[in-house]
Amino acid sequence: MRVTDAQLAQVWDQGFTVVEGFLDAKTLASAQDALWGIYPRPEVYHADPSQFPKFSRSQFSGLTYFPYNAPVLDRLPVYPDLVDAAERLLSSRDLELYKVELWAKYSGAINYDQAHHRDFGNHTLVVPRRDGVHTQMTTFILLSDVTELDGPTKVVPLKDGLDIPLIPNQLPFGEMFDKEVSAIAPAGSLLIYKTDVLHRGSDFGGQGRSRFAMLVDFQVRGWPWNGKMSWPNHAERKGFCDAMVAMSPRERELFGWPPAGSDYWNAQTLADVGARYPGMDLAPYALP
Ligand SMILES: O=C(O)CCC(=O)C(=O)O
Repeated sequence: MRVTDAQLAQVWDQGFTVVEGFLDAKTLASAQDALWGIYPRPEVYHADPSQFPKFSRSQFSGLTYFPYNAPVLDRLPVYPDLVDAAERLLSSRDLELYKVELWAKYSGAINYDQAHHRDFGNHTLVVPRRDGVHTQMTTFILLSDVTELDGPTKVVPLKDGLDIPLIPNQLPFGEMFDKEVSAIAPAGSLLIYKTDVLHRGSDFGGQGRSRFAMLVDFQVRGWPWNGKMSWPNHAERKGFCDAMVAMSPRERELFGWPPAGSDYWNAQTLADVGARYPGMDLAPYALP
């Protein structure tokens, strides 16, 4: 579903928006199916959590980085309405996808409650510009229903956090809890927020529950002090080649791939990139 202009305006005005029904039903259903190639189904996990001690090690041990060896999950970061929303929010086509993570949480594995913080701590070497220049757009694509009992992200509307200095970027636990709003929405919804917005993860409110989301972050290219993942560092992981082969030149570009027309492309690079990525249609990059 196309994110509306009003929803994007909300990201600027209140720091976040929740877009219900964002993913089409078919993509959502196949993405949910593909999760079980990576994570235990909730009923399997809850039948015997001791089989899955990994999820109790830290709040973050359910994180899995791109790629996923599952075409539907590998294509979610470049879901056309998501890229469209990023282009419109950030007023640029010269974008980079600077983070893709899947995150599974299971109730009882660990306490997922966090203090309010802003995400810029590990998204930039410096601090966000509060006038919006080079804003980083961070998102959660919800792959399971998130009710108040399912550990929703809690977000403080921008107006309530404006007077709170950027540093320290984590508040004492409990501070601003009276101002927070729960990002509650059905599976397939999208949460968009900015890295200068106070928010936190919260714990589950009941047993036998779980939450699955894909986190996809975009920024305008050109400020090397901003970022999180270096895609060449992931390029040798299983599935990366297939994920790139399945993408269009524009989609690859979001990962930093040289665009058609770049002076990187010549007869040698075309031949050798073809050898590294068998099956990729390199015709768009061929010299005129
Ligand atoms: O999982 C969530 O809902 C938010 C987590 C979060 O804000 C973080 O880990 O930085």
